[in-house]
Amino acid sequence: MKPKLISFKLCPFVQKAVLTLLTKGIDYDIEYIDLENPPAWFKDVSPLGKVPVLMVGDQVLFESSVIVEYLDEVYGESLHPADPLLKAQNRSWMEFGNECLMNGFNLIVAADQAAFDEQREALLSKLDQLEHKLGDQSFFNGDEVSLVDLSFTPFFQRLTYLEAASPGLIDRQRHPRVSGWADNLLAQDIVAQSAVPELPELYTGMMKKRDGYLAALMAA
Ligand SMILES: N[C@@H](CCC(=O)N[C@@H](CS)C(=O)NCC(=O)O)C(=O)O
Repeated sequence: MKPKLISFKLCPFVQKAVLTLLTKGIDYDIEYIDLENPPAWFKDVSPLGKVPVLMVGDQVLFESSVIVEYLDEVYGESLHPADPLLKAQNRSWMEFGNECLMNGFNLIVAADQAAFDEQREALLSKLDQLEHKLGDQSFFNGDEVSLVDLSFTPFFQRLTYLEAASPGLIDRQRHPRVSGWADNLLAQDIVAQSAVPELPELYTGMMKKRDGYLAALMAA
């Protein structure tokens, strides 16, 4: 049975699920909704009112972490390490990745320079932690892509848009391993297919619409 994702074009959490579907070669359907004006049926399928939702026949899954774990378990070879402790540690870092995404979003909504600088510091400190955690290999666990890599990919993609809006936001020399990892993640063929082609324009539009300090930087 073909799973169906309920999506919102800008959503990085949905994109994690799409990257998992694409990496595993799973045939799927996707339906985009407007989160500002959701269809009436959405509240019936999404208890938290959020995307992603995965429909499996008449069954519903919500929360991106749960959805990617389900897809990983049910389709093909797992993209997690086999060792239970390593697997659990990967899951911990996947949660860390979700926090990085929130940091990125908070940069967009920061109303003034003080709030923006505070979020930037929080983000840089997370990148410091990642720098310390990563080795010299291409991906998080070695030379093969794991679920943890896929889960960070939407964050790094959005970080490039944030950097374009705020040059100097991050410093590759401070985070060489993170930067190399991000380059490897974004070089995956599936990245382009995992989001709508107009994502950069939509993201820039969202940054402007939020009308925070970042929007002022972009207008300057
Ligand atoms: N913890 C959730 C976060 C999902 C999330 O925040 N989705 C956003 C779109 S990117 C959403 O649906 N927001 C609607 C709302 O909060 O009302 C997950 O990982 O699935």
